Amino acid sequence: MNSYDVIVLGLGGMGSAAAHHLAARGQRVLGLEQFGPAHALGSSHGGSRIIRQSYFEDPAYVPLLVRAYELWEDLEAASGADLLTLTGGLYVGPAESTTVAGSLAAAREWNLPHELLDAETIRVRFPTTAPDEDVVGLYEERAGFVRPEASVAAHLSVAGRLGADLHFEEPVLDWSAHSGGVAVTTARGTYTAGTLVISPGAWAPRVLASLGLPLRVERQVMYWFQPVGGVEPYLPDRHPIYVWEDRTGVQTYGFPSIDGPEGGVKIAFFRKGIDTTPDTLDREVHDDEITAMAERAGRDLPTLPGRFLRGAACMYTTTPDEHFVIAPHPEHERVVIACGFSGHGFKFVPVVGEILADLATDGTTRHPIALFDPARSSAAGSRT
Ligand code: PYC
Repeated sequence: MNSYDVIVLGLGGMGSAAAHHLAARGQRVLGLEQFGPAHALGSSHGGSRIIRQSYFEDPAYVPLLVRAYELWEDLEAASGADLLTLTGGLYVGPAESTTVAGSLAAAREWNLPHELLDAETIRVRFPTTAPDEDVVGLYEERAGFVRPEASVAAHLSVAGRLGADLHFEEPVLDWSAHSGGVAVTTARGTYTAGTLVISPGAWAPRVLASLGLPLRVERQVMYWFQPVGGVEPYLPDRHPIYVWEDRTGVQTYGFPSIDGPEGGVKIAFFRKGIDTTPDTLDREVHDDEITAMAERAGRDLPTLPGRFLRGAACMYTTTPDEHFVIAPHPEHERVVIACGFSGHGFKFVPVVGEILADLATDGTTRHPIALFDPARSSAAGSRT
């Protein structure tokens, strides 16, 4: 078949979810992906992503998070996969830091259950941690992690079951849109549809070049260490996910041990990336990076950097204000775009899928997406 209701370009986190939600609405869907299913070459790998509700980036995300939690549970039920684990979430830093003050503002605005902890209470409740005397923490129970590769695989599997045609190893060479629909050309042929959803991840600067969006693709590294004394104190029934901001504003984030006794514990810097492109991404993790990560990890969680096990590079696609871009294409009414997830998008994957399905089928959505308008001053590009 070469003619569809909707074509989804890119089947990573957001595209796989869009394909699922569109197929669930009875749309004839074609999904096109340049690599294999649930691959590790973009921004949806590394075994875990944080999910949290007291959202320091902006309280406007909270209604989307509430819906995302519902949809994560629906996806687990539909796929039979274990995707979402709640461990509690701890956000540590100076009281006035973005991490703590921002989380508190969101919790208060949306009346989210939370506790404010002083340094001594953090140390006692979470014995792996060693906060300085003058920092505080916000703790919320409804936080944890989701599994990115399994989530993409689950969305693809349910989409396929619902009738979506999913093509892998089929890069898109060109696309065009006119008032009656869209056409997409790959090495295997040209496909037509009423609507196109473009969810290209780190390939957005290339695929959406004509919009001139001010997107930066950043190299980010994830690290796994085997803690001194083993992973026991880091197990998910006793260790929260965390975001930890130091006095200079540098944030780290981390997870409980989720990969068994020898799998170590994952930690990373949040946003200390250098500019890259998908073609030039340095996938090697270097000694000086490991040293810097171990030094910072050891300051906050003294037993964590026992032995370095492994590292992995991935990419963030970041907007200047670190808010997403989700909207009808500014120049083509038959095209919907989703990009610029700025390193904090994965937790939203199922609700973004729902929004993209809304925009593709109805041209509008009940979800609040004004923050993601590509025409906002900090995301508006220079068109070519
Ligand atoms: O969304 O919490 C998050 C997060 C932390 C680091 C990267 N993403």
